[in-house]
Amino acid sequence: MESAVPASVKDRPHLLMCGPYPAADTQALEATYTVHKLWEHVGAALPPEQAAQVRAIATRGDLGASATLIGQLPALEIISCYGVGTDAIDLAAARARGIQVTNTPDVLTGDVADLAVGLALAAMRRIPAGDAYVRSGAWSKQAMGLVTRLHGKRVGVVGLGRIGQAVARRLAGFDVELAYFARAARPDCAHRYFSSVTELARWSDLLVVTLAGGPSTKDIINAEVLNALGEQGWLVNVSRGSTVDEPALLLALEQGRIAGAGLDVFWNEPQIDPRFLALHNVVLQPHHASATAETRQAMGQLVRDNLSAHFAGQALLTPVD
Ligand code: 8YV
Repeated sequence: MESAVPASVKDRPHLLMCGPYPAADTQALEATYTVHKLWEHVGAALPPEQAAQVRAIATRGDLGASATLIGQLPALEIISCYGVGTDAIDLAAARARGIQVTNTPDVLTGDVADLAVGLALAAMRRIPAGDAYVRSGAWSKQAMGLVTRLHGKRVGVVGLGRIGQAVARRLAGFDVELAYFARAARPDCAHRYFSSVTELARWSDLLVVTLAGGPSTKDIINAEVLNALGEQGWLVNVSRGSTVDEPALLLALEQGRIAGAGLDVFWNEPQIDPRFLALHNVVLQPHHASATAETRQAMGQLVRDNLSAHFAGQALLTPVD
């Protein structure tokens, strides 16, 4: 449903983008809305006369929308997020003003689950190190050292939402033994349930974190959990950097208290802690789990479809509670 919104330039609703989208998505928004780009303004602050006109925000999962920003936009009606995670959006501030919030669930589930499996294999089988080994010519002098297998291992999924379930479905094909942590056991899930992340980590050879970010999951993977995972244990995080106590993780990796990690998310993206770069037991990704051309196109479309539905007075496709 591309654009149920008035075409006349004068009538176009004003929309604030918090950060860049792919060019095609920006162009599609510019065809329908009067677009303001927050990052192009000094101090990332919109002049008050422009701010007063803004009725919609198009943001990203990593950028969100703070209470301060929301407070600067008196005519704001909707925040449409290009991403499933809404932890960076001040939902309470939006709710207090009756501002609608939408996100992009489902369309990115498969990609994020794919990357979780990819990171597990890349870290345990040391695929990037093997690639570097071949390219450097080292192979002609000596065979590369042995690595760790994935199949047959015990895998603990931390958070069994849409993405966690997709990870579990994929890993079932690797003949692993699966268990999970969630707020409550899921009657529809046959895998073993742990009510304690630490106990799940103690049981697991590989822990895959797929939780939503936010205060309730902050630092849930802490030093105790990492110690329970142990020297032979691996960690994959495709959720939010905030779910892991990063200083504790860095120490555990540096001291070999866990075997290694595959990480797509960090505390301070994109300026991540340089200590990660010196580690040989991690595989690092630039918060790229949903970043396939196919999925990003679907995410951009869903952002626009939610905005169009709102301005046409129709039900939102993917509202956030
Ligand atoms: C995106 C994300 O990388 O869905 C999320 O919550 O973090 C990711 O899919 C992000 O929204 C794009 O900037």
